[in-house]
Amino acid sequence: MPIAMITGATSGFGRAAARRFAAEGWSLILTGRRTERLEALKAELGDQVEVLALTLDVRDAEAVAQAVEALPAAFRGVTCLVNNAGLALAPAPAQQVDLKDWHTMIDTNITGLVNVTHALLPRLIESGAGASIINIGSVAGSWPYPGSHVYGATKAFVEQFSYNLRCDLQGTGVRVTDIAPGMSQTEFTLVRTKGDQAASDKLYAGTTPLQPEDIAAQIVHVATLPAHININRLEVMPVRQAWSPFAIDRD
Ligand code: NDP
Ligand code: 8X3
Repeated sequence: MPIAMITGATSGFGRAAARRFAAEGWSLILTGRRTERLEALKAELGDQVEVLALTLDVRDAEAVAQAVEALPAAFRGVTCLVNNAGLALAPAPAQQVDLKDWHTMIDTNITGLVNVTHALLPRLIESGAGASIINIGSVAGSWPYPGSHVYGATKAFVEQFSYNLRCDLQGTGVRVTDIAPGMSQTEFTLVRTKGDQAASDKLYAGTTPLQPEDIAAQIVHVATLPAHININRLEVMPVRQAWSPFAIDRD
């Protein structure tokens, strides 16, 4: 049975992807910091497929390496890594935000993603043809907007790291894809606004954002393509989201 390791499986895209992979019969390694949510998901999916729940902060390189090293035999042959754990903070303009929030985004979205990738690469290469790394980037990695500052820059890193990984993995059979979603209704905005439920509800009100299941479907689609196909980047927006004209400062 193929095995997927998903970071950030306690919410949003990660949790929806876990459910979708389980429906396809994949064994799952579910990770995140909130143990009770991981256990609840394991209880939900554990009758369907083999599930290992690992409480893990992706920012902790040593803990990540140890957890991967200690994977039980049944879960060692990971075939798909979904690097999904991530967050945005500090939606205010760059000149007004707390430096700590920038560091948290860099530590999670960049350092955390490379920690997990580095630990899993030997396993994925052992799995060979058909294995994949699916990195969750964002439209914010390609398109600037106010308040995106470090968040968008971390996602630009995810895009370029994905392409560069492909070069180095040439010949191993391991595929790499950057999936770049647009506006999606998850806990993302609640986290970004540090718990402001009203702000989160307002952002998604009166429009039709993507749902976690929409991106989960793309993740599983990419992971289950024939082994000779690599989608390099998949940018997905809701129909009701598009770009704006340039902002011009006038006297
Ligand atoms: P959610 O807030 O719903 O989920 C984020 C997940 O990341 C949670 O499971 C959380 O788990 C996990 N996570 C955060 N920090 C850490 C950490 N240090 N260690 C381990 N896990 C962590 O948001 P989304 O599902 O929307 O976000 C998933 C990814 O999608 C992120 O990378 C985000 O940047 C990206 N994205 C989101 C978009 C959106 O509009 N929603 C659009 C484009 C991209 P826990 O707190 O339990 O650790
Ligand atoms: C999150 C999507 O549009 O809020 O990555 O930047 S957006």
